[in-house]
Amino acid sequence: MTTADTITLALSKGRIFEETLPLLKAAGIEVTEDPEKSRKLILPTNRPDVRVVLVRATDVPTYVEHGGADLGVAGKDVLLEHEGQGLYQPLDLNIARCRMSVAVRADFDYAGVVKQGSRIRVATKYVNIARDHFANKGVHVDIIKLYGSMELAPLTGLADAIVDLVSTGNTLKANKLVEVEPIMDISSRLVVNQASLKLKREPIRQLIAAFESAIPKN
Ligand code: PRT
Ligand code: MG
Repeated sequence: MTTADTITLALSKGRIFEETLPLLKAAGIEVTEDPEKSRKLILPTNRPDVRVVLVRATDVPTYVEHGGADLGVAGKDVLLEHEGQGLYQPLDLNIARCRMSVAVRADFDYAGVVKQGSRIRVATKYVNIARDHFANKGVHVDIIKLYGSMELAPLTGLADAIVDLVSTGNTLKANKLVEVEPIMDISSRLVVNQASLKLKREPIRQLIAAFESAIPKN
């Protein structure tokens, strides 16, 4: 937990930062520096007691769990892959929305292979989500862990399928892949450190209430 008189919020640059700004605004908080223009990793706000720290999207749960930040915003995908525990998740913020899906090359007969009960090689960054999904379907898979550019795996023969996030579908289309199975809808959640919740109860309660009032509707 950060010092008693400061609230530290962990965000990742890009869509999560951008889409969290309106929620912060509803809480009367304005970030006074642009992360795209500054190299700073700690951003001040108009409130002397609130600051934002910029971390990798996958590091947000770690920062909050271990008290490097009191609160954070992280995708459901990131939270499901995060191995830790003890994070309080009071709100689905309905931001940074997309879906987790299975995709294959257009010439790969996914339904046929599943029906036959053959083994499928699946490349993904989302190992837990992929393993659970195929286990629930009773499909045998070899999971190949990647850290990025999943679309390349079916094109090079590394894998038969990928499990990845899809939003517009443009990335799949540009790589001649087709979405064959949605796994789950994804949005970002507010996560809170357990100790902060007790020790900074009032400011955190106010922040949660303000965020809740500003959650975008579908
Ligand atoms: O990019 P970096 O490696 O730094 O980190 P990151 O990818 O973890 O962060 P970021 O900011 O890209 O994503 C943060 C969170 O935004 C994710 O954890 C998701 O919960 C959410 N989100 C929403 C997305 C997307 N939409 C999304 N479209 N995250 C990633 N994508 C990628 C997707 O992986 C694919 O490569 O965008 C591509 C597909 O987009 P379309 O529009 O072409 O379908
Ligand atoms: Mg990204």
